[in-house]
Amino acid sequence: MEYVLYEQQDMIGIITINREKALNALNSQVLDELSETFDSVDLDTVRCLILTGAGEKSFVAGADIGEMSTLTKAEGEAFGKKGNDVFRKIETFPIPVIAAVNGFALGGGCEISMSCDIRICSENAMFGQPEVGLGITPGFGGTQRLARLVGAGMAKQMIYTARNIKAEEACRIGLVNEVVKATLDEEGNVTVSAKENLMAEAKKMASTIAKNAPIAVRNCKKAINDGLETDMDKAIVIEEKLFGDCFETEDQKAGMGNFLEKDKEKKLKVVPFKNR
Ligand code: DAK
Repeated sequence: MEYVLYEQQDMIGIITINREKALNALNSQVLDELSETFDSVDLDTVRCLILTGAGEKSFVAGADIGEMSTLTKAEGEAFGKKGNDVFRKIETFPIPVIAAVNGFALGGGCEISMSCDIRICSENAMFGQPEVGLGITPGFGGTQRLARLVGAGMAKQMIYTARNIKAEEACRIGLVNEVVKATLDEEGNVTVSAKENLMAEAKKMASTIAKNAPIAVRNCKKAINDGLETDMDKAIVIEEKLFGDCFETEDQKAGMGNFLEKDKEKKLKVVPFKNR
C-alpha cells in the first residue's frame, strides 16, 4: 500500500497513515487503504490496535482539501460516505483501537481519532474542527461524536468558532485521556521525542489490554458502544446479554478458576486467555 503501513508486534497491530508530505491528510486512496487494512487484521492473534500518523508533526491534518475543492454535490456525498464507512468500521471494530495522536488532528483528523476507543496524544498535538471556516460542516461524524465525548456546549463552541485547541486543553475537556511529553536532559535538550514516548505509552496501554480476556474486552466495547446509542432500560439488557455471553468460555473458566485456586502460585498465574 502507498499510504498506509501495518505491522504486528506480538498481540498489538500498529496502523500508520503514511502521507507525511501532506501532513497525512485523508484522500480517497488513504480511506480505501485504511479500510482494506482494517479488513486484513488477523483477529485470531491481534487483540488491540494503535492508529497513528507518520512523522512528528501531524496525526491527520483533515480531509484532503485539494481533492475536496472540486467535488460536485454527488461526489461530495460519495466522499463523505467513504469516510463515514471507514470511521464506522473503526468505531465498531471488534477489538479496541487506540489513537496515538502525534500532532495535528484537524477536521477529519479529529474525527478519525474520535472514532477510536481511546485517544492519547503528544504534547505538540492540536485538535480542532475548522470546517465552518471552509464553508462546510464537519462531515465525518464530528457534530455527533464530539458532542458525545465533550458535551454539547463545548462541542458547539469548538465547531462554531473553528478554534484549534492544544493538547492540555483537549485533555482538560476529556477529548484525550493523556498527554505524553518528550524526555529532556538536564540542559533541556530532547533525549526522547514526544512521538517516541507517545508510541511507547500507546504500546504499554495496548499490551495491558491485550493481556486481559479477549472475549470480555470485545464484549465490553460492544456493550459501551451499543448502550450509548439507546436508553438505560435497553442498555442494561444489552449489558446482560454480553455478560451472559462470557460464561462457559475458556477465558471465564480459567479466569475465575485461577482466582479460586487455593494454591497461591496458581492463583497469581497469568491466565492463558483464548480468542474464543
Ligand atoms: N489537505 C490537503 N493538504 C494538506 C492539508 C489538508 N487538509 N493539510 C496540510 N496539507 C498539505 C499542505 O498543502 C502542504 O503541502 P505542500 O504545499 O507542501 O505541497 C503540506 O501539507 C504542509 O502543510 P503546510 O505548509 O500548510 O504546513 P504548516 O505547518 O504551515 O501548517 C496546518 C500546518 C495543519 C496548520 C495547515 O496545513 C492547515 O491548516 N491545514 C489544513 C487543516 C484543515 O483545515 N483541516 C480540515 C480540513 S476539512 C465530508 C466529510 C468530511 C470532511 C469534509 C466533507 N463530507 C461528508 C462530504 C472533512 C473535512 C476536513 O477535514
